[in-house]
Amino acid sequence: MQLFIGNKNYSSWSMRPWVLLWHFQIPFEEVMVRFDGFGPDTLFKRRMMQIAPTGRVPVLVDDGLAVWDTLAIAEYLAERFHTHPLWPRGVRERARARSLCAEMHAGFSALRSHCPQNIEASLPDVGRRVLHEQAEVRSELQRLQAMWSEALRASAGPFLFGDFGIADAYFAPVAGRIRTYGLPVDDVAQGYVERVFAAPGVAAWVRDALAEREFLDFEEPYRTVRD
Ligand SMILES: N[C@@H](CCC(=O)N[C@@H](CS)C(=O)NCC(=O)O)C(=O)O
Repeated sequence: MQLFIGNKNYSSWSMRPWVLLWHFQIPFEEVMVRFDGFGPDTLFKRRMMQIAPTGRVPVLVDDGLAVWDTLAIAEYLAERFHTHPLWPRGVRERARARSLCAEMHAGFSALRSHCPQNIEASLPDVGRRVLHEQAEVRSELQRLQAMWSEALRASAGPFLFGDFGIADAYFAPVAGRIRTYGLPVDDVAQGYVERVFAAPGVAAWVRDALAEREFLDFEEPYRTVRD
């Protein structure tokens, strides 16, 4: 099984299935397709268009079958490796976990666009400015905290539905943004962010992201050089 991903420092969508596979120790080969832009003539786009019709990462290839889009990959892994509890075991909890992932998948666009993933950067001044200027980012941050605290209360933690699973992998890049941009969250959310970062798959991704040492201008709206 191969997982096509982008640069670990910048690619939030790639991070989700990768940390999931790593967490559950499902063997896979990582194929990193370096970002050199997303235009039709970039090496990235030309390579990824040969793998799947969206030309995006992540893509999982299993025995000739290409599965693209994070949610489809997560569902495929949950079915293919059904002895692992990727989703919660209870029907109701699973429905809630899917609702949270779907909300993340289709939403939080202000947070995503104003605070793009940049694991190695520390941009608390940008975070303060964004929060001050962008009401939508403030309300998305409120929604995140409400969603996390409700799920953690219902499951009693330590992760959203008890043990680490797809929902936590889904929010791992968000936890990263909270850290990069120093976004203020309540104690429950802060504790959750720290537990997510300590989870083995997430810690391994962050370690690799820090080792990349690449600076991609088109992924850096707030910096001109690495600090
Ligand atoms: N909905 C897709 C989004 C994937 C996505 O946008 N990936 C980014 C990298 S993090 C990408 O490949 N961008 C290339 C492009 O926009 O052309 C998913 O969940 O996999």
